[in-house]
Amino acid sequence: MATAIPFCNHMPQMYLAMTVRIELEQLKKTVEGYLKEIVQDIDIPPGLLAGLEYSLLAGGKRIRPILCLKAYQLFGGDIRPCLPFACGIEMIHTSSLIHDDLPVMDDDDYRRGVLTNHKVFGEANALLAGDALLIWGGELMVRGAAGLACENVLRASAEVLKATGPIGMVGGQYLDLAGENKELALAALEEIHRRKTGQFIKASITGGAILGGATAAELAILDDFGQLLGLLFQITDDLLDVQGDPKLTGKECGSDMARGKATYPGLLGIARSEEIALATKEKAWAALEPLEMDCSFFLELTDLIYNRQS
Ligand code: GRG
Repeated sequence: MATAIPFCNHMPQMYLAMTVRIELEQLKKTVEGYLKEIVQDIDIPPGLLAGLEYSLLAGGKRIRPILCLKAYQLFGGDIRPCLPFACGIEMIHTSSLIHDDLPVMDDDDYRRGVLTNHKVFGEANALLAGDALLIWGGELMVRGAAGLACENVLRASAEVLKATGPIGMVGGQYLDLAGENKELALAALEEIHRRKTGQFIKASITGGAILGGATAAELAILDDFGQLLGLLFQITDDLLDVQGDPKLTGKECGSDMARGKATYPGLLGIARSEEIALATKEKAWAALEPLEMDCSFFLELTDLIYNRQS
């Protein structure tokens, strides 16, 4: 759906959309190039390496590392020093997908257009591949890189680790599993989404901004924006599970419903969920307004997430 992006009148919207799509593709290639580099010549038992490489290099949108790189760029310029940190984020994300797909969790057969990790390598090896990516991703983040201030590296790492641990993603996954086949109130569903998905998306943005040297006031704005973008991302994820095309999403659709998961369309219906997604997109746009810098990439990306098919 075409909706006008606010306060970015200096660039015609179609041109902006095209520019952002091209940039997303370039950044995806940059992230994937670095991920391929770090799994080369590394002293890891070959079977374990094959398993983690399988999921890490299987594709995916790479949205979290891209958000991190672009938030860094707002304050820090050249993205190269931020690349290891951003790829650490992608490794943690991939680890959570491997664990999420296990029979003991969501029991899914396809992810990123290929068989899930445990279907190919077995459950024990999938568990270890997830563990390996989780810890290795953390190592990559805290190691930092030339050009980054140590204090910022520690603060940004704490931000991402907090968002993915028991307060954030792991806590959200716990509530998600505990809520299966129960009638949850909207507030409970929002809490699951905020912890499971929202905090990580938000921390990818604020983590990058911290590394770039954002002030407390700038971080507060990005924090608000990130929370709304995270909510939008999960509402659209819920909608895609109902009406997405598996060829585009790379996973089976309808699995939330089959497992009795609490979702926006399950609780409120498709039409109301779409209205909330639109309102959330507009709130996310408004949240960025006080930031006195060129946010056109983030504005357009919000629109792309709102309209996403994968
Ligand atoms: C191992 C850190 C760790 C956590 C264990 C399993 C678990 C706890 C958490 C699962 C959290 C989870 C899978 C949340 C879903 C978030 C979500 C919307 C995933 C899909 O993300 P996309 O669309 O996927 O960015 P791609 O494939 O494009 O990267």
